[in-house]
Amino acid sequence: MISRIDLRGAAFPEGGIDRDLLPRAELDVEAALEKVRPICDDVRHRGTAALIDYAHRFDGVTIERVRVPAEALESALAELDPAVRAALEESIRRARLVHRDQRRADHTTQVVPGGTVTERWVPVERVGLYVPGGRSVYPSSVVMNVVPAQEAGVASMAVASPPQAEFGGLPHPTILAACALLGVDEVYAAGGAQAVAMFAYGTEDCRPVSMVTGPGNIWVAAAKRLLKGRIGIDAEAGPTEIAVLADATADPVHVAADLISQAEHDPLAASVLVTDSEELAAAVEKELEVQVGATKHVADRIGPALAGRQSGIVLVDGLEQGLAVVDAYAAEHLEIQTEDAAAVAARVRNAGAIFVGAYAPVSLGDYAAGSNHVLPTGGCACHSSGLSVQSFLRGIHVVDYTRDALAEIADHVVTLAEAEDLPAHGAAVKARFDWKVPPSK
Ligand code: HSO
Ligand code: ZN
Repeated sequence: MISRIDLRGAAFPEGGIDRDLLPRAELDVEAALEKVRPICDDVRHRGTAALIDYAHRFDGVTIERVRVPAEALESALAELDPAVRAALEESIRRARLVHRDQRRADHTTQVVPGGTVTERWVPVERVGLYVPGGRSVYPSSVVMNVVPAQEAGVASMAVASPPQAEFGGLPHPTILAACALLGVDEVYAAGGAQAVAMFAYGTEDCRPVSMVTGPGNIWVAAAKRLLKGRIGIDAEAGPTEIAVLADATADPVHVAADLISQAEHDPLAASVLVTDSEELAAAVEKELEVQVGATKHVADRIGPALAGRQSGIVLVDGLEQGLAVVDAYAAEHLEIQTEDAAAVAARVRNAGAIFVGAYAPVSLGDYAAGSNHVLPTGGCACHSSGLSVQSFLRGIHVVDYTRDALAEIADHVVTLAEAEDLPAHGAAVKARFDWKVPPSK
């Protein structure tokens, strides 16, 4: 069901191991770009009418308007199962605790007497948050997008989620209820590339935004890539990934359950176990057979995800090699199930989020740890972070120098301007002093 990759005895070079040795799905976002370009152009030119046409073509639903009316949000919340409401409220509470602590205070550095640089953190004014629909209906993703944006102080935000034929062309009612719970009243029944284009270009209904965040399918990823620059985006989100670094002390029942849990998202989801224990590998293989038999989405997702080339059990010689492998892999989610897990976790350099020990499964982070679940996939964790308050802030440097402070540095500025053959740069400084400060040459 799951393949083995035996790296025992392999050379582990100083600069890290070759990523191509490791399992990973290939998502050809580049190829999707040409398909989404005309869709985005069409939305740019025809606005809401184009969105209504795409709802018909891609979502199989006839809608008359894209903006979700306030009454639909209210009734979705009124009809929400009380247990789901309580769970969402607790998830929101915990996410707020963590994200509130991420707020950054402005900081002023006194560079010289009379010369300061202040870094002022300013939220993006308006953002568009994408919440997938279809196979995946994730109200938890509403929480994970909205809470950091709210805690960052974003003044205006809109949510888009695909229209569902089953619900009269509205997004899924639990998505609507989650928006209502969070106080988001601007919601659109739009999915895929066309939703990203709606946010980027604006339509009759929707004012354009400065930034679009949130996971989505390949079309959403391609549209984000295409429109990046006009809008800011978070890290591109591909199929979900879990890597587990485990030794002989790990419980194979937990490890197998966690590998299956993320395989449940998508046939392209990746479940990777990295271990130095042949016994654990064998026990996990056995457990996978047992547990997969008792779970729900086997044929369409879990089976193909575990059997796919993106998943596997990687055997290594020991903990050091295990760490080299997980760093090279840079998983979206990394669990550490080893002896002294916290110390091992502290040594990891690349991961979207790290889950420490036996009682921090990825599912906890998906819903209610307080951490964010919109995380970099596809190896992007080696250069990007998950969604946070920081994602929605810009740090603006405010430069404030007195005449004396400028005079003191003027001659170095002029020297550097001359070295770059940009005399007008130097002249802008000289002009302020009638050039009493001696030039460098
Ligand atoms: N594991 C997914 C998030 C999610 N899981 C939503 C359940 N619902 C990507 O981090
Ligand atoms: Zn998940």
